[in-house]
Amino acid sequence: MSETITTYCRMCLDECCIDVNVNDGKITDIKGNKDHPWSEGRICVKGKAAKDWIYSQDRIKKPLKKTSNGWEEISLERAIDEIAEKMNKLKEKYGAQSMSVWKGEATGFAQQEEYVRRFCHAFGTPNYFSCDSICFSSVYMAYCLVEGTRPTPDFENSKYIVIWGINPTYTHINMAARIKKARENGAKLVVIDPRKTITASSADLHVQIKPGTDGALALGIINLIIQNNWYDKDFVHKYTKGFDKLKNYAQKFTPDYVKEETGVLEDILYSIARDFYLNSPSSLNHSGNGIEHHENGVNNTRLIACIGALCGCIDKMGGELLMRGMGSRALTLYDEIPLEDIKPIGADEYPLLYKYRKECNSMLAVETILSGNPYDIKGMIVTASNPVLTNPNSNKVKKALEKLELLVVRDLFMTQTAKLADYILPAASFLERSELVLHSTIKRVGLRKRILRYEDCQDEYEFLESLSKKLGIKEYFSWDNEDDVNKWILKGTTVSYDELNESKLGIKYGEIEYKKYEEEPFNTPSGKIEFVSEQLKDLGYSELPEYKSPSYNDLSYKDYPYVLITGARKFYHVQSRKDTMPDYLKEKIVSEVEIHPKDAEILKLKDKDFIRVTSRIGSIEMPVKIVAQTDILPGVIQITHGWDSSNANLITDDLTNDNLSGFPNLRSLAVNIEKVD
Ligand SMILES: Nc1nc2c(c(=O)[nH]1)N[C@H]1C(S)=C(S)[C@@H](COP(=O)(O)OP(=O)(O)OC[C@H]3O[C@@H](n4cnc5c(=O)[nH]c(N)nc54)[C@H](O)[C@@H]3O)O[C@H]1N2
Ligand SMILES: Nc1nc2c(c(=O)[nH]1)N[C@H]1C(S)=C(S)[C@@H](COP(=O)(O)OP(=O)(O)OC[C@H]3O[C@@H](n4cnc5c(=O)[nH]c(N)nc54)[C@H](O)[C@@H]3O)O[C@H]1N2
Ligand code: SF4
Ligand SMILES: [Mo]
Repeated sequence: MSETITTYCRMCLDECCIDVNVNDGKITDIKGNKDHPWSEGRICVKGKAAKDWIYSQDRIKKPLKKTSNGWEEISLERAIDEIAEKMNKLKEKYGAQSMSVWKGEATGFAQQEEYVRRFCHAFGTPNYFSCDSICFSSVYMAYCLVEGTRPTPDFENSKYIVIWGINPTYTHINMAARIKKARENGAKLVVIDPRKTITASSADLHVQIKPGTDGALALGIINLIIQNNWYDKDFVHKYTKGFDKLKNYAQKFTPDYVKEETGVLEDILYSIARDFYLNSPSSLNHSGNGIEHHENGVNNTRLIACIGALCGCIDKMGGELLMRGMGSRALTLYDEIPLEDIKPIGADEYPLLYKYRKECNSMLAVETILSGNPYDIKGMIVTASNPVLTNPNSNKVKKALEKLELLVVRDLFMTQTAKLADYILPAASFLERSELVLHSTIKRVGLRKRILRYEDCQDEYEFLESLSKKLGIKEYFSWDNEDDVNKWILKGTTVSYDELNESKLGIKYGEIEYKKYEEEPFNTPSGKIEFVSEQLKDLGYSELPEYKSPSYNDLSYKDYPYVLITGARKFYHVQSRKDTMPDYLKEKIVSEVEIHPKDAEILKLKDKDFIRVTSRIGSIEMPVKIVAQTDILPGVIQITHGWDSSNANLITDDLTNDNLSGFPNLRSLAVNIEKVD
């Protein structure tokens, strides 16, 4: 029997709508669905390759237990029994907080994340860790501080789009398509990036900024906007707080100062400030990982947020929209079982990360496991993550995970992290589970369909439900299956589960509403947009989004004269999911250091020669790729992370962090380079 099932890809976070052809229970082809308004038929090589990825011979399909004779296959029931018994023992001996869960990027956010958060609180531990300690939370916090939530850029209706440290052509193909449409309608695109990415090379303006200095550029723009009276006085007067303080602070960021700090010339600075104003309120800013992974990431993002607010681009067509959610029910148990008195790891050090994201800091997870301070963490379940390759300071991460009394890893493959586990549980892929899929930009909800089933490969819900049964906390996982959870989540929304289940392309749950601030306050303590933040002041931070020059400029780093960016994405794989891709994609994924021709000349390097890159944390050796003159700034090098053989995170620093979010510096790292003979 042959059928086509419409569902959503989750090889990356873009969740394109796909048509999956199934022949006698086997997937034969995956195509983009042309009718879905989110992805309009778009599908990338990774989505197409999902079929081969799922049927990979290397996939783990049976639970494995580490024994003195190596890995032993055991039954699922026995594995869950033993894990539950060990967890209960840890609880008895060290307290429930000694157990933790670490959730990664691959299962996504929303529902899968909430299962895990629910489980932690049901068990009695506040220690939920995730890849969000180094992704998204920082930009989210920054926007929460300024305007109460992170806005959604209204790309399609925009006239002036400034994107900072993001490369959507590779990383968010549906965003790239929306930007393209806007440009067809006359919008201008500015890309701010130290590297000439594929997105930058087609932009109207590429601003090649020095890594980590975006805050200084934003302040230069703010200064010009204010000095030239290019801001929306009425909006600023009615809806914002702290304008005078921001104005005074920004005065120092003259074009000369900005040029010195960022490398951006005065006429470029001037043209961005002027054109942003001239096109307002249909102008917008949007930023990606390139802004987050620095010691000053939160304040730099706050400053970018201030530009849109000054020009009154908030919640207006073509600007930065503050979207209302679907009103669905949350699976978390924060009200029922708060646990804040147990000191979630990192909540003292990064109170706002915990306030806004209920996220325990993953760098401090590693620190706590090793030090036993403020208490012991002895057990961890890692799901959909490979922190040995993706968290900074890999040797330390490895050492910490090895120290645990219980490490359970749920994955589809034998990853570098799985190798350290006591138990590996085979996980269901995105085509083997059912869940709600939100495309909040277009206010649409869809249903991911369960298409395949491998007996022992549990989805997140099945796993946590079966574990909770053995742990005596089954009452918190009382739904029969994920379909029932989906129904529960939707209750109280305008979307009926039955309708959703029958619809092929999901359901629109609302219309975009503009200028909601005219009727309701911003979701900040003052109810206004906050250029300065009293809650930060109360917590002992500066109230202003102050700019801090990157530490690679400090004298103490004089022996590390180059600046390393890590993690710029490639098209053919996601994060550390590289060795598990089918061979025809693996071939295209090479590990290399991008380097400017001038720097290559100084070191007498040819393409593919090996260099040693050394930071304060350690060294790695890998081949160079000499890029074109304009592709990267001289003195800056780039290594994409996720390779086992030359793992960039062996040299990234887990404890040089943004003081507000705890995010590590992954993109303005002082390093030295030498030729390897
Ligand atoms: N140096 C440096 N490090 C970085 C970054 C950087 O820019 N520079 N970027 C950071 C960012 S933004 C992120 S988000 C993190 C991501 O870091 P991680 O969360 O570690 O993400 P992945 O490396 O993609 O690992 C995901 C794992 O989940 C498995 N998997 C796939 N599908 C499923 C599933 O359905 N269920 C389960 N249980 N497992 C599944 C995959 O096989 C893979 O092993 O990395 C960060 N690390
Ligand atoms: N193909 C593919 N798609 C992905 C992923 C993947 O691994 N592969 N990962 C997914 C995930 S989890 C995430 S979080 C997103 C990330 O999506 P993006 O944010 O687009 O990711 P990157 O390519 O890491 O970073 C964008 C740019 O930031 C620039 N940059 C570095 N430092 C600075 C700086 O100081 N200032 C400025 N202005 N720019 C800087 C880099 O040169 C890079 O070109 O992508 C998602 N989509
Ligand atoms: S961009 Fe590619 S990998 Fe990401 S969801 Fe779409 S098809 Fe899948
Ligand atoms: Mo990410």
